[in-house]
Amino acid sequence: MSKMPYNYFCRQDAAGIESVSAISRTKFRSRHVLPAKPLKILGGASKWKAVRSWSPAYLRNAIKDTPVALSINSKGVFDYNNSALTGPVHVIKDVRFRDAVDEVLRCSDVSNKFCYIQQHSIREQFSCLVDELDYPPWIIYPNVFFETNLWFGSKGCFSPLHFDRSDNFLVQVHGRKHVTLFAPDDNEFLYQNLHDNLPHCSQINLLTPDLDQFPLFKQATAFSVFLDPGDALYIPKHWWHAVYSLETSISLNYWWMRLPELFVHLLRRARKGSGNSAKTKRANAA
Ligand SMILES: O=C(O)CCC(=O)C(=O)O
Repeated sequence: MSKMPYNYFCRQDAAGIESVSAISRTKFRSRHVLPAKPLKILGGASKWKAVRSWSPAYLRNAIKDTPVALSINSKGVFDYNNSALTGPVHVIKDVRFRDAVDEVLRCSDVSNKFCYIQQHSIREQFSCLVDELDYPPWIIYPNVFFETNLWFGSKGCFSPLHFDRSDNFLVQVHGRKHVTLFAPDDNEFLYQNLHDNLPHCSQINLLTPDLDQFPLFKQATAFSVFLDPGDALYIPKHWWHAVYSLETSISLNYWWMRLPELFVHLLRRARKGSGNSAKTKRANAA
């Protein structure tokens, strides 16, 4: 049974974002990082090892029995805080990766179950893949990627609208995704979830926005971008984004720091006297 396609009716007015096939670090910094403007780098990662070789079968074989958390939801809506907009997200811990892959693939073919291996740190959880990583060349300080995560999910998985407090590259490795973006200027139209003290999450389910409950949403300006394998998307910090898997999908995301942030980060780390604060999870990044 095939799944319902992503329902774009909610924002048919969405504009595209700027797309280039290559960009120098200097231009990327002046035209995108400093003014905080998203950018799609078309095929920017197409030569990377992950894009050339990672498939569900490849990763199944490489990661084998390493335990992962498999998130399951009946509507495909995966929020990060155990308060799914559409029914609960069940997280099954310690699933062997190869079993999780089988489940993700099975779920791509049914309409009432969606499985997502969300935001698993490559360095912490899949160290066997560290040497296969490439790093985005568009920033000057390539060693400041403090978190690289794997996202592997079935067709129809949806990461609801939220923003992060770090700059990000979302790199598509396998399958296609669609991303909807809103600028930070639209905060007042996006109904931050202040009740649950989750200001980085919107209360709006973009797949079926309730305009009676959230009337100002109409005033927000949506941007829309499709990602094919090899494409990289720069999502500036504080930009809202929601991500939909159009097919079984594998992505990498790279959170990184600008130089002044890096100084503060290193200072804090030195003060704490500990190693890298490796437990940076969604809520902390946001
Ligand atoms: O790909 C996804 O499902 C979510 C990715 C995301 O939110 C991110 O990279 O910040």
